[in-house]
Amino acid sequence: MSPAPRLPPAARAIVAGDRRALARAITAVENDDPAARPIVRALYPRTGKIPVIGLTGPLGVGKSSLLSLLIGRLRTAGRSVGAIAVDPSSPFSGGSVLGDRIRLERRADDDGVYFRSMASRGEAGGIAAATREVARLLEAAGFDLVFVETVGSGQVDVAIREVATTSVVVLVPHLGDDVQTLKAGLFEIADIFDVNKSDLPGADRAARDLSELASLGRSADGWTSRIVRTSTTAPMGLDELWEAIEAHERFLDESGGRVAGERRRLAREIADRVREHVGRDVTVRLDRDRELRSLLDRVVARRTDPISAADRLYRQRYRAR
Ligand SMILES: Nc1nc2c(ncn2[C@@H]2O[C@H](COP(=O)(O)OP(=O)(O)O)[C@@H](O)[C@H]2O)c(=O)[nH]1
Ligand SMILES: [Mg+2]
Repeated sequence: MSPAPRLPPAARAIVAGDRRALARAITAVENDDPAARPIVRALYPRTGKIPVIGLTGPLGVGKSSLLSLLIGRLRTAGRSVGAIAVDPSSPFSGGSVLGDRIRLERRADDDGVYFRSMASRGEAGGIAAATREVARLLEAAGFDLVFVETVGSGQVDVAIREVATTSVVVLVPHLGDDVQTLKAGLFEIADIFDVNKSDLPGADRAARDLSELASLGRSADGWTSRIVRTSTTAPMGLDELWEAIEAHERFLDESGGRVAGERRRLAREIADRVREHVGRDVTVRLDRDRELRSLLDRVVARRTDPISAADRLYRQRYRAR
């Protein structure tokens, strides 16, 4: 990295490896605290280069167990790893996030691993934005790669694509029969399908069904979803899973997909933020601005409808003049 153009002290501390400064900044991001802004902004130019690997899929399929084993292997190979567990459902009380915490706490004395769980802060877009910022903080702090585990709820599963460079959808064998009815969304987001718990019966069948479906699936970017089988209890398949992740990361570099994906994610991120601003602004104006209040009055009185009112408001106030 080129010489730092005067980073704020908190940002400098993060870059220097101060884990407490990192933790404080992450908390500020999580709370949408304005204090996070100068830090996040100053560090932004140093980010966007490392793999961000998403692990998503239903609750209990073994995502945290896989994460724990993958982290162990990466540490053995000398790579530093940040991990974020995103709990969409229950702020601060998510049992599984707590479980993750305990499982990974064992590495608390290892400076090459940083684990953090994050509670939901409202809508999926908000989670994606906060997760992205935390991933950037981890990158600025020097971690070689970042994992993001979602606890498993449709919306967040889809939001993983707004965060991860490689998305792994984890399933288990006995979903085999239901595979046809899997949410189409999963096929859109999966760069890799992992049939975990392959020590249980039905893994071959599930993997076969998945590859059939995957071959029909997306190919717009030239990548066909890979299917791997793992077991964290056996254990088996961990090498194959990691190789598939690396293969996808290589593909991103060779195909230009890394830049295109980053561009797509950043466009979404900017649009999300503008939407947030405009939404807040409109809410305030509908309350304070005389003209807009009377527009709202007309909607309430059924003299016009919300769609027309929104169109009109948007056209008048926000569209390029
Ligand atoms: N049989 C079997 N059980 C597993 C395997 N991986 C995880 N489990 C168990 O599945 C349960 C849920 O695992 P966890 O990693 O918390 O799942 P997550 O909710 O997806 O993070 C735990 O009891 C694990 O011990 C596996 O490969 N085979
Ligand atoms: Mg978990």
